[in-house]
Amino acid sequence: MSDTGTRLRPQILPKVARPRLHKVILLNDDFTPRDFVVMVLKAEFRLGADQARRVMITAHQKGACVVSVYPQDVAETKATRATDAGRAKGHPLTFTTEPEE
Ligand code: NFA
Repeated sequence: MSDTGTRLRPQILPKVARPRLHKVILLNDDFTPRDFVVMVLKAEFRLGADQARRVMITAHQKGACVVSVYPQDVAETKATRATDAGRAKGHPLTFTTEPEE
């Protein structure tokens, strides 16, 4: 059988760019109850109780805190769902996304 030349040669494997991840960022506000923020972080981002409280407190003290990183579509969907969960209860709770450096 002839050599088809399809054997992968490690020296010339093309480098494939990994899609950039996007950060989901929790923004502080003066109104949303702390326990509600923690509840949303646990439900939507699957954070444990301790990590959810740390993220909430960091946003409360510094104005914002990175929650987690995901592919762009996942980050945007989670940020929208989490923001909508606050709106549904009349809270101004807001999550944004931005590309990782
Ligand atoms: N700052 C809010 C309060 O004191 C709590 C909060 C934390 C809201 C993080 C939004 C984000 N009730």
